Amino acid sequence: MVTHHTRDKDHSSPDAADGHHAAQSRHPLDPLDAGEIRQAVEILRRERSVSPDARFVSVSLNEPSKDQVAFATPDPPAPGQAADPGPGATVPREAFVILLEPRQHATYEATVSITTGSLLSWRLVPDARAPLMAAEYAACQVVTRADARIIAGLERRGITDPGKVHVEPWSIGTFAAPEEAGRRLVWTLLFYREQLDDNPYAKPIHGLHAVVDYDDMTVVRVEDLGVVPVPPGSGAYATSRVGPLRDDLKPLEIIQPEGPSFEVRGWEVRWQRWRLRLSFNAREGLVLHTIGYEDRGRLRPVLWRASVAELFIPYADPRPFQGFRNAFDIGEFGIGILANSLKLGCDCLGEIRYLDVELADGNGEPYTISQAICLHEEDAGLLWKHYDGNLGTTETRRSRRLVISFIITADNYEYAIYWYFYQDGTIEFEVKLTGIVLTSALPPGETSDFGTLVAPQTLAAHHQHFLSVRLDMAVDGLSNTVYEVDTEALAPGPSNPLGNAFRPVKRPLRRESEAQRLIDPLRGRYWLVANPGIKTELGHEPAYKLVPGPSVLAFSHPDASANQRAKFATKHLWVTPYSPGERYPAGDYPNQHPGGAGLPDWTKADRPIENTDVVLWYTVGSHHITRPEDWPVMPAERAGFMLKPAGFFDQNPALDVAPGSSPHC
Ligand SMILES: [Cu+2]
Repeated sequence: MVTHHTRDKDHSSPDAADGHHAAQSRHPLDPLDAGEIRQAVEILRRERSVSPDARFVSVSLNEPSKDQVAFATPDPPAPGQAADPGPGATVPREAFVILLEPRQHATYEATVSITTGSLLSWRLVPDARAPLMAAEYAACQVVTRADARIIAGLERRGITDPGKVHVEPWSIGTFAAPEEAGRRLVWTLLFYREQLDDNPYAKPIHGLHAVVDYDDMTVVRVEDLGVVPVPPGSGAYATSRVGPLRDDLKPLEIIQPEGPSFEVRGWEVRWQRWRLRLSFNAREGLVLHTIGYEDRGRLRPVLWRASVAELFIPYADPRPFQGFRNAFDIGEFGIGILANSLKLGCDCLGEIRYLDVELADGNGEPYTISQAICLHEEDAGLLWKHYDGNLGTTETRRSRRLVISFIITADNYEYAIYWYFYQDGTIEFEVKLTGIVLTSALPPGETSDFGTLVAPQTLAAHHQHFLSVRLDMAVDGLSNTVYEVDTEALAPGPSNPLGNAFRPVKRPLRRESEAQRLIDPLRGRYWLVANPGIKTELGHEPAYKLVPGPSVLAFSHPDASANQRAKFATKHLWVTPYSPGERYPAGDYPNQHPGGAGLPDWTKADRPIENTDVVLWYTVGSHHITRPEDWPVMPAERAGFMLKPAGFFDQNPALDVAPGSSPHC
């Protein structure tokens, strides 16, 4: 499963080189491998009369409960000794399966014990519309291109070869016509790809849309809103089309002659003082588990589980059909299935370790996305420094960070998701947004308030991206309290005679209703996740603070359908008490859901959240007022946040980092 890469060699052989994975039993949090996926599907087919038309939406690990998993992984055995099976070795392996029966228009959930070969549960999910699957995407393109009404509409626009039409199915949300109620639908955007290596979004075919029933795979209706000429540009960006290329960059090589400083054992990662586990699933993609920091020989938990749990993209353009545009890339599609196979020296640079991931296709057959997860180290600039002017001495340390990343392509757009671990105990989340902005055509000479002209007759609509990052915290244990900390100035008076005084004011968020919060940069607002049951030697509650990044909220009206369905994006922070079924902030089945599921629903109970096992849901927003410079392919935009120790350690935990090996240091 682990593939190793050096700068110039591509060993794609599985991890025989590591020697330990194959010999080890599976850890309870390891994702299902191909064999387990196959077994789970076989058991389900045996126990239930799954129809030949059934489509497997996902087959993933049914994660064990927290009490079944130890935070630390036992050390590997010394030579000659038997491996310690560890507390997780006897945890049964279970699969969670989502199955679509398109003839019945029904979505089922099953849990299967791979260990005992039995079906544990099976239920019809009432009113659920299963997410949109990769195989369906391809089928939708075929039926749309073949539809006589579409062919006629294309001809009205001078397009005679439907084979050159790129069909993009979009989730329809709540915009189905009343007579289409109950069906599992998509609507399409069409683009004309005159040459094969043209930018697929350069020639939007305006005003021609199919509504397609994904279950039956039939075109339900075709709307033609009138002809707007196809824009003239090609939007080409491939190397072969943009020359001459710059030739004035000298080589920059990252050389780690002794290999990287991290260790990967199966799905466990160790780097510096950090210990964590990884997994991957169809819906969330990369998941981080049991993140701990080894402090003077003791592994101190920080996070139980971290992942991106929803990704919502609303668009600004109100014109007919354009106003339908919004997507829930995780709940309606799944970002695991959209993961790229990463290429050495392109997506990551240096001494790389890749992890392959195994998922189930629509038939329940396992398949591999090779090199889906990338691990590498980066120089991260200055860690700390001081020049002592009296002694004339300098102590400088460079910062190194461990980068764990994956990249998805969601139609036009790329999201590159990075988790950074630093030597001073900081964890950083960053998303880089790149790819191609979504276009529509404008009549010659026209502009729009709702987008930017990026090429002649080509409008890139303004839009936003909201990532809900689910942080199941465990700061020195599971019982945590979240405080909001604002900095306040004191009024001038006897206790503030010079008017200079300011102080942080810490307020516990006691119930869910108090824990739906916004950022406030002018108060220096942050949120502290503390363990109130413990005191450090200095007398602090050990804590990590969530340092928000610059962010926005959705601009769509509170009553707008998109807003109703993505309530999570109306706040930057939500805190809930941990509940194993609460995984997705816009609900389990956002596809065509009318709204209100997930966070707004759960938090109606207004549960207490003090000194308990808490989950933080932080909304990372990227507000995209499009620029001509975003065309034809967009330079990466960044957004994110940090988790920084704040009273977790008694001093700078990176004091013991050694100076660099440069003779000048
Ligand atoms: Cu954008």
